[in-house]
Amino acid sequence: MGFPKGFLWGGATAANQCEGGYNEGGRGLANVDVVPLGEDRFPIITGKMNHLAFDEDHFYPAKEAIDMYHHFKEDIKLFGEMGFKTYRLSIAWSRIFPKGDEAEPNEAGLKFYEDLFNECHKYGIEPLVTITHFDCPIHLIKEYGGWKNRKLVDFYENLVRVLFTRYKGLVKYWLTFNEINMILHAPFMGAGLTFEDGEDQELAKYTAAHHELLASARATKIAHEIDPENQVGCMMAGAVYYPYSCRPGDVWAAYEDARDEYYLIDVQARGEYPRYFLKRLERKGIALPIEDGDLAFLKENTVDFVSFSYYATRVSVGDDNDEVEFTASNIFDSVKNPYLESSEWGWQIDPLGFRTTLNSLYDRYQKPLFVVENGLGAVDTPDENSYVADDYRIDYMAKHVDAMRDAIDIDGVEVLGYTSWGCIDLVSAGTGEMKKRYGFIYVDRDNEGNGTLKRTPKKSFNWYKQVIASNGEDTSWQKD
Ligand code: P53
Repeated sequence: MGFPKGFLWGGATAANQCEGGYNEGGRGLANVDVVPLGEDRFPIITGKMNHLAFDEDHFYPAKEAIDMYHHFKEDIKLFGEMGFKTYRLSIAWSRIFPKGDEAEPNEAGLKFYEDLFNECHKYGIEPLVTITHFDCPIHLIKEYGGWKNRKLVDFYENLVRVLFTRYKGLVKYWLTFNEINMILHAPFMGAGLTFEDGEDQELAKYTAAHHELLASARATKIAHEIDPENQVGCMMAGAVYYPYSCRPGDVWAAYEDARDEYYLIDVQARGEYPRYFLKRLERKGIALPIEDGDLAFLKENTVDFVSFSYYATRVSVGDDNDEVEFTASNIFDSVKNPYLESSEWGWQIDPLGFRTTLNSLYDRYQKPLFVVENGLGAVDTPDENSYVADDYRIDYMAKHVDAMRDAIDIDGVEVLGYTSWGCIDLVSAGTGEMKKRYGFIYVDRDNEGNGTLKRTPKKSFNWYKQVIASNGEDTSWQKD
């Protein structure tokens, strides 16, 4: 009963948000490096402002991040102490192919991840590798127009062949693209897309997304060929949409909003563009760059499991309803849900919505799910020993783990594992802040890059250790 035996408990990070070492080991630059902290971040990540190089006027948090490039042994040791069964991390594409279009990979980059994977296995931790977590080498953007260009599918193939071959036996769980639906909301950060004045942005996004879908299917095929043990997943920024009210217009809006996000996963998990999506493109006069064989190829190479991030549910409102208020929320438009409390960043906290999301994804895809991100971004105030009593985070996570247990135990949803987001404090993707922390481990570093980088377990560290040791049964805790 409860969580299945062998459930993969762990934590998740992304290269650009934790590694730093942006110019070490022959690494090239990527879109994610040049997104600054501050008010220009949002226009840049959403493609409203083109920004492809460092300048003097901005601070770039990814350059050093929490310097995991030099601290990974210490960090993985702490993950081992918590009893992690898995650690989700991403490969920085530009460490392996600094420009993206080289014929031969960069050995220093390959070696870095090999050492990291070996370190994981020392503690019995199974790596779960995101092949691209938002990053695209700058050279591919400048020279080819990024994912708008079909050549990127070949460059990605070169990358995955190298990874699957080199890490055979070390890694068996792979995710092709982090939050593939982010391309629709934050096209520069999510996929390195930049736009010319007057360019048809929808056409560009759907074109680039088609190329990513092809690349994902190729990766799936090659992964299985190189090692039948490999398990490949897609990854979406998940969460159900609630209708603001039972007014039919609100219900319809929620239905439509959800399908906008699902269409990519429909292709990756079911192998076909859904008809509602093709109809919509037809009405908009957008033609996808589908070549002979593409559709059959997508159909033949669907993923083994469906992974997703879950932070907050969203609320949709029909065009005929003007009584509502928008919430800060994240990159996804949402109106405020009057029944929920929000995090300090306006993300609405909804454990039951997590159970609903797990069920709706499982109903739709009938494939095992993997929760690869979940957690609370909050301001932590350390005491004089750098210790943080993060009761608010434990409270959030305990309720979410309980909701996931209900989905598994009561509803019968198949879930392979759970990796909480930012298991060690790292840079926020949405805002570039260090202040927005998710970790079980506090890292002494502030928004402007000051601090010793010292790592200190928080109160939630021991709580999560207890959760893992009891295979998710014991989520109890006491307020200090
Ligand atoms: P942060 C929103 C905005 C940007 C990325 O977000 C997002 C989301 C939420 O869905 O997606 C994931 O750091 C992403 C991570 C990111 C995490 O959410 O803005 O995969 O890279 O850090 C949390 O609080």
